[in-house]
Amino acid sequence: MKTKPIDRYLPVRAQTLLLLAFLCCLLLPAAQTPASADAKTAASNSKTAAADSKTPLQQHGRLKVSGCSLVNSKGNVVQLKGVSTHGLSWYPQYVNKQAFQTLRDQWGAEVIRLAMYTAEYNGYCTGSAQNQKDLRTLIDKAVSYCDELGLYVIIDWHILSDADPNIYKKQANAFFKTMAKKYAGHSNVLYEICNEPNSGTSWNDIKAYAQTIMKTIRRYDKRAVILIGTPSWCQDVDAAAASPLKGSNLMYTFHFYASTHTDSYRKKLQSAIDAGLAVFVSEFGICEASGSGTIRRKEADAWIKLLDQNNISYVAWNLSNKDETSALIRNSCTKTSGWKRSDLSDAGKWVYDKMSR
Ligand code: IDC
Repeated sequence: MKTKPIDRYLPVRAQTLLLLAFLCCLLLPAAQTPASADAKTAASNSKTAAADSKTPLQQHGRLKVSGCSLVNSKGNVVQLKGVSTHGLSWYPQYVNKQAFQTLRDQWGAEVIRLAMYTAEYNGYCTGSAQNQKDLRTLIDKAVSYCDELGLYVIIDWHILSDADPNIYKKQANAFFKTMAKKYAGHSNVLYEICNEPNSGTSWNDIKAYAQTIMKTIRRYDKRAVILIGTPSWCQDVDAAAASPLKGSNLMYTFHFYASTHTDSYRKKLQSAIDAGLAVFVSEFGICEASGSGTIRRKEADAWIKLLDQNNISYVAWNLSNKDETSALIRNSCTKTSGWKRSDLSDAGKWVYDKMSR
């Protein structure tokens, strides 16, 4: 019987195939291990990416205050980290969506603080009516970028040379009425009603001011977190701890500049926390209190350790390229978003490293 060529070749092919299959079995485990490990990593990465792809607002929802902690909509403690603008009138160019997106995606920022000076040059209470309007428009833009990016946003009535918030209480009341009416439905907005009372302004003075402003805010916005400044440039949290205000979702601010404020201030903060005060560090620098001078990294690290241990939120001063140590962007860099590491100042690099951990 004449065998068809195919019959002759089949066994040879089968042998080859068997040999190949055998070799594959030998080689496969070795070849597969890294491949499947990669697949696993990819899967867990995509899990992380899925978690990470949630915006801070999607992760936490509406914030509230429970005991001495800031908590999310599920009641879990939240420590927000973020960056403060410089004076809105002076550095409005950093209020843009790409800047906020860079801060969110690359730095890990969850909150942006809008510092609106009240008394300095072109402050809300010292500039023209047009300037006031421009500032409100800028805040509106900033809030809408934060809405789009799912970032929390602090509207900061930045008193400073007007040491006592009662000086511009009328204006503050009108301002917060407008803000609360406008942003009541925005679950990402926090109000900071007086940056840093100073020069002898007492806790009682601040309380009287806060009671009026809080009443106005609560008429329109029942739930937003309200941050209240404390005496001596937000260092005397002990005064607030001894006599807190009545109301819900209130926090008290503590500020530090690591080269000026060291151990004794950390003790002061810790005692206020231990006394049950809800504290929010709405501004800090790692240089001197002037906003410039030298950086003290060891002190700065000690501060962050304390804040981390107590889950205290913190916001770094300031988003600008001003020629001062606290500016986070290098003076020579004119980019207003998408900064590379080399575009950051020494303080900027430090803040970036801490926040993006
Ligand atoms: C500083 C700015 C500086 C500006 C000055 C205005 O860094 O460029 O000229 O304000 O008076 C604060 C204040 C904050 C200060 C900052 C640094 O809240 O407005 O910014 N600081 O001095 N408290 C402690 C330090």
